[in-house]
Amino acid sequence: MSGKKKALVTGVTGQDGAYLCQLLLSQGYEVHGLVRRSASADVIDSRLRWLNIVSDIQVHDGNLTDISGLIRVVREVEPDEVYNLAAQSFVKSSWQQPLLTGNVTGLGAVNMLEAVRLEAADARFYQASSSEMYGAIQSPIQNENTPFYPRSPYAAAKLYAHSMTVNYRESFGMHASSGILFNHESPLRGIEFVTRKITDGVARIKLGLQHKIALGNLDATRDWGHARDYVRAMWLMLQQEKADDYVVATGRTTSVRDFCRLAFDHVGLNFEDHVVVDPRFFRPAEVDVLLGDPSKAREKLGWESECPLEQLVSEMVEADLERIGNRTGR
Ligand code: NDP
Ligand code: GDR
Repeated sequence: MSGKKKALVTGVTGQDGAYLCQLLLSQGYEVHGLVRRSASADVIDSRLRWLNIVSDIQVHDGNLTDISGLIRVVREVEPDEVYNLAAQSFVKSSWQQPLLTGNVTGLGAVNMLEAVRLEAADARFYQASSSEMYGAIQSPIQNENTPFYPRSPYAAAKLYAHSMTVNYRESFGMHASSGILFNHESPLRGIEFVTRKITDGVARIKLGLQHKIALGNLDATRDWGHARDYVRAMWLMLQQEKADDYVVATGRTTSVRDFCRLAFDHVGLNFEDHVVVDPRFFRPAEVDVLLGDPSKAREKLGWESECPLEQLVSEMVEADLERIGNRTGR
């Protein structure tokens, strides 16, 4: 017995999983991660390697769609805290793979809730809910009381998982909380998401490797924060005596166009010379605007978003310049 608190994190190879594990390790936790089997080990642990924490995490084979494996892992680990971050998380893909998205992002969360209820009922549970659930927004600023109106198969699946988390709390008295997180980015963001696609493109253009970036809807606006700040909110939620749901956001919204402007400005280029609109990147249904009100998280958790957008953009562009520069020897 180590006497350390034990955390089990699903989605440990993703952006948030990597930063959350780093935070939990710094808090003295024994950290266990659920990882789905892949033929490419180097792809699996690249983010954990970037943060230099690969060897500090105990990895368990498992898939959110396979409840028998989840029950086995929860039984083995006996966690004090469970963070369910795994999902098919790319909104655009969810129209091409609606059933897979429903299985992983929706039912997968319930598999995890069930595994915890059966094997570690006293463990505290975090569900990664999303601002996408607000979709066709019912209020100009969204808080915990704003009605949901999902606009994609991804958002519908997340809303199911969110409702079931509330239901397990109310039905079984589980300490199950949901963080309704607005978009959060970092140098570890997946390349398909718009911010990283832009900062990667800016770095390539600056280094003379390409000339244009093709994007979809430049008018969409998002409330963008830094993933490192947002995983702190997840952890804080599970340190509260009572489980609850919280909006986590910065309270500032910015268009994709203005994000481009900031990223190109950082390297002294004009975005209008390099960004082209390609309808292939439009979505069947768009979420035009998201803007979160983080008052409850501030008052109850003492949480604040610390990294301003300008600093986030600079950090991402610099990381991509370094990554691509190292690869090409420039
Ligand atoms: P990523 O896409 O970076 O990571 C997703 C993770 O889920 C990866 O580790 C992936 O594994 C894993 N995964 C996917 N399918 C399965 C499966 N069937 N079984 C087990 N693991 C699986 O997402 P983020 O880190 O950005 O987001 C974390 C969570 O927060 C997600 O649930 C996302 O939907 C949600 N969210 C994210 C926001 C954001 O702005 N980043 C905002 C609000 C919510 P692999 O590496 O093998 O692909
Ligand atoms: P989102 O993030 O859908 O908000 O989901 P994404 O970065 O994919 O899109 C943000 C906005 O940018 C517009 N856009 C483009 N998007 C992409 N990916 N590629 C483009 O070329 C492009 N051009 C314009 C989109 O139309 C959209 O309006 C993210 C994910 O992390 C989810 O898992 C999470 O739940 C939500 O954030 C909150």
